[in-house]
Amino acid sequence: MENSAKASFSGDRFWANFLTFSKIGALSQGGVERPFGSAEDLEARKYLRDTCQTIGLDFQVDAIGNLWAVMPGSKDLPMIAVGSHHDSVPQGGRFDGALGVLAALETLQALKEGGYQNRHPLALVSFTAEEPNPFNLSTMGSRTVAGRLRKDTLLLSKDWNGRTLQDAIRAVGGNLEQVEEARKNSSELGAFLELHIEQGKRLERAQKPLAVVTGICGIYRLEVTVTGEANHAGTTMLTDRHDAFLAASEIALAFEKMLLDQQQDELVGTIGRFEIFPNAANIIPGSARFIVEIRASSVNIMHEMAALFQKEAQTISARRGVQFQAQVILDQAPEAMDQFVISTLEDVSTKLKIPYDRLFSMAGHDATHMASFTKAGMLFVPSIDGKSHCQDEESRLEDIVLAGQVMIDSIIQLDQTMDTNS
Ligand code: HGY
Ligand code: MN
Ligand code: MN
Repeated sequence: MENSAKASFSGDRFWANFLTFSKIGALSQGGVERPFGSAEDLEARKYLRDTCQTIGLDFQVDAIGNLWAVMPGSKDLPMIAVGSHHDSVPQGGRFDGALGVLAALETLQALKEGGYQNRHPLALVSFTAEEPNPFNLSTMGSRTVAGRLRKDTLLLSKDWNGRTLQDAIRAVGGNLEQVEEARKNSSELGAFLELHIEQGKRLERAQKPLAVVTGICGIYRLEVTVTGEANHAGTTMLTDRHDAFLAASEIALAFEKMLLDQQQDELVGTIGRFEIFPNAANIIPGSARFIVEIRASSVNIMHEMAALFQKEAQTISARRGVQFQAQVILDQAPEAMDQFVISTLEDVSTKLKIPYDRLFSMAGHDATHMASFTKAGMLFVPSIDGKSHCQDEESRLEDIVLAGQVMIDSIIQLDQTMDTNS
């Protein structure tokens, strides 16, 4: 068949696969829970392996547990990869990550059936542990591929129960002793594309079925411990207390005010994980441990906010007679998507007469790390009512089919225009 052969994204086949995949870790209110290293993670990996092998893709698991399913190319050229992640947040939705992986599967299957003769090897990739996890290493798989997480850090990593990361990685088919082999450079991986839900309301408001992503926000996380004094909840006078929960609460409200005072759309912050100890009704909390997250489109503002937070938290802690300690667990700069990939996605959308928006992502993605060493780009489809990281997450199949077709045609265009001198 000619190289101009048409490959069509099948909404029916994608949806059938998606519904089957959504049963893995399914929750009662329509969402899923597939945390890294869980039985559901293993089941999702098995499903992807079996499905990829059935359609004749060469399936491999790298040393950090990323899944790669390759369709060889006719030339000795860098690979073009398409994919996302299959893990989920606790009580998450069906679409975050899984959409991109299953759309990649449909894309490769459609190209194969369409008889497309690809010059570059094409690959589906599903990255390990994109979401936050007990090892405090989100986007673990893509960061490792980009060389941003090193063997010594990974080998030392343990979860809050003392389980080693090596143990968890071995269980998903990887091995940290060989983790350097998972790293790729631009001569091995020439481009990366990710289809994802928007996770916000901007596309719905703009009434557009598609967005080409221009860049991805920076994310900064601190693990904070506030240490006060545990004591009897009845006999300790209010004025004699050093309540770690109340100190942490005042710190949290000061954090919100500090961010609101900036009056910037592309600056947000969240305390989404919070624990108090010993967590009993009749004991004044002795300590609190929580994760403070800041996201911004500007690395300077992100760092300014982080410094201001620490200053204000220290002031509050000193006044309340508690100790404040903070450890940086993530300091990830914003990243622009590749201009050549952006132009390709826009050109293809225009040729297909699909209206699109341009969006900067305030959600984090594996593409941010791919962009550090290769040409990376992303497409977003609308999230109904802007809901994500919750069980109500929904997107429309008709929008996914349009985005899927843009993905297929963009891969063809990249395959034909990249490395044309080779
Ligand atoms: O946290 C994020 O933005 C992503 O969904 N992991
Ligand atoms: Mn997510
Ligand atoms: Mn995601």
